[in-house]
Order: sequence, then structure tokens, then C-alpha cells
Amino acid sequence: MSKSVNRVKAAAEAAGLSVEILRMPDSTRTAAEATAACGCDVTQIVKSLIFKGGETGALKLLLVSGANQVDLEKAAALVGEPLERADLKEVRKITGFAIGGVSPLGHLTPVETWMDESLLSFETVWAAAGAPNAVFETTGDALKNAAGATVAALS
Ligand code: 5CA
Repeated sequence: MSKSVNRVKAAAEAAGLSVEILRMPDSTRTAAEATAACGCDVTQIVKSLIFKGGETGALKLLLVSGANQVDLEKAAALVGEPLERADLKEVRKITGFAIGGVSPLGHLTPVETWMDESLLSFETVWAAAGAPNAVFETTGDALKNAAGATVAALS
């Protein structure tokens, strides 16, 4: 396993979350690709989107369903500052993951994390595990706890 996938595994274990990380034969880089590879509904895919605070420059992780877009006004109100997309290099530097493999867990530097409430409504969800073909299945509630995420209406 790659270093970044191992980091996800270790972070899950440290948080008491038992996961099996699957390396898929096909790409899981996008929500659509992950849907096909996991054989689930696109709503069950967890998008791990990194934004940057317009005032503090701090990165924020927003977890939303593969079927939803982040509502930037709602998210900014919750976070307390305007948000913009973080650039690729910064995502890599802070999380240690490349776009398409950004996991909700195991970042090099802790990132404040928010989860859209819709992710709690599915029996299970699928999240990226540190590489563009690595995923794990869990429940929304377990993911929220392991990621230390604050649940809110983000979409
Ligand atoms: N592995 C899948 C889900 S299991 C995954 O990572 N999906 S994702 O939605 O969380 O990550 C892909 C997202 O990265 C896209 O939704 C897109 O918003 C973002 N992205 C793609 N290219 C760039 C880019 N050049 N800069 C910043 N973000 C990007």
C-alpha cells in the first residue's frame, strides 16, 4: 500500500474506525468513477472538498454527497469567513493527498472538517482512502466521528 493509503488506515484505526480499504481495478478519482467502481449510488459517494478561508487562509474540509454541490453561502456562514477552492499544490501540501484521492481522514496537518447532513441518511457511504483508486465503506455516523466532523447543512 502507498504511504498515503497507509496514513488513512492508521488514522481510521486511531479513531476506532474499523475499515477495509479497497484498491479498485478502475479509477475512483471522481464521484462518477467511484460510483461505477463501488457499485453504489452516487449519493453514497463522499466528496472530500478542500476550501480555503478568504480571511484566515486556513483550509477547511467539506464532506458532501457525490450528488450535491457545496452551497458556498451556507458554508461561509457556518465557517465564519468566505471560502474559495484551495489550489492543487496547497491541498497536497496540507493533506498529503492528491486530488481524486483526498480522504476525510489522515491529513498531514489537521484540517477543520464539516459534513453535510445528507450523508447521515444512507445505510453506508464510500469515501476516498488516499489514492485515486482507493476507497472504504462505512456509515455516515462512523465517518463523522472518525473525522471529527461538524454536521451541518452545506448543500
Ligand atoms: N475519490 C473520489 C470520491 S470517493 C473523490 O476524491 N471525489 S472528490 O469529489 O472528492 O474529488 C474530486 C474533486 O476534486 C472534484 O469534485 C473537484 O471539485 C476537485 N478538483 C478536481 N480538479 C481540481 C483542481 N484542479 N483543483 C482543485 N480541485 C479540483
